[in-house]
Amino acid sequence: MKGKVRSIARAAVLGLTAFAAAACGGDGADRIWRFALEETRGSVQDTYASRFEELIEEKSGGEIDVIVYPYGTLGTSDQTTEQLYNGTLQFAMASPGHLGKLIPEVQVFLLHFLLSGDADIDNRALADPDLRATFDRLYREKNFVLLTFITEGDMVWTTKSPVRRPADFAGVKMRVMTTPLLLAAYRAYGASPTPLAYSEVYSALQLNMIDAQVNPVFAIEEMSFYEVTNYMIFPDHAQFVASVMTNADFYEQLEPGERKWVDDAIAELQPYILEKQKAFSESRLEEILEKKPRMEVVHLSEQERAAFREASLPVRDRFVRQVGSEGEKVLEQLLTAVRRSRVRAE
Ligand code: 6CS
Repeated sequence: MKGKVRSIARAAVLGLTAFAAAACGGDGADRIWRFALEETRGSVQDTYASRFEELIEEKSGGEIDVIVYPYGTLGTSDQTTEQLYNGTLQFAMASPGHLGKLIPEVQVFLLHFLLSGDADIDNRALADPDLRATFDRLYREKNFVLLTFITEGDMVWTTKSPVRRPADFAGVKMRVMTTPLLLAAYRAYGASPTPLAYSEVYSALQLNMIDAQVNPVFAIEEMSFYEVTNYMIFPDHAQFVASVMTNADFYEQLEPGERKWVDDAIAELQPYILEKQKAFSESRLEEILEKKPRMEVVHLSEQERAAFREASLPVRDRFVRQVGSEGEKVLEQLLTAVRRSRVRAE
């Protein structure tokens, strides 16, 4: 790689400098809204935030300058979530794989074989009014407003040796995001899960400190994880879900017209990002295979998936035990939302 991880560290320094400079105002705009990503330039989150920037600048007639901070420029996911909480940032992306430490109920999106695997069905389910009402309240309790959930593509395992059955995971050090439920999720398959920040995954794979990781295709390409693994395994077990959040005090203090700019931009972005994400999943896989033709792509059969599904089911009980009655409620609501959304698709 190249210096992707190194460039993330360097970007963190540059980002802080840019942050200070931007405090003086940019592009002649009256106000600055800062938007932090958990991903680098060219990612799904960057595509989302860059379009958000265009929309807000257009709607506000240039009154608002939106500045997008890619991953690393302001720190890790945990740090940008904290900056959003403090109001240093106005907008941030947050993945359940990290945010689950603060809002344990979002870990429901980390449970395997729960979403349908069809991006249209899953996106409709994520917008389910009952589910959203519960999450709106839970995010508010942490001084955030949940603007929307988006999907970023199927989660794909990249491994050094083939994994077709849970037994193949024995002894495999699997990098997971930092939230506790992911430990249970991969222990259920017999793997040894290792939580790490996103920026550390490449070098950990390179140095054999870990043997595998899981992320959507665009991220595997963009973070060059394919360079240091041999197999891309599609278990069709989970989607990457991210939340788009704003600081609740900031949002409340907006004039009604300004709040409408935000709400309208979020609504316009929903179909936009879904199409972009689907296109990325295809084009980035092609790019990976062009750059590394010997990368082995494995789609698990229905029978193989069934073994993983069965092994994953006790993790749902564990989620409910860990998270309590609100956890049970969101699990029920998500299952119902997916069911309803499937019926609508038929
Ligand atoms: O694996 C991670 O930690 C990260 N993966 C993606 C695709 N987005 C953000 C997240 O932090």
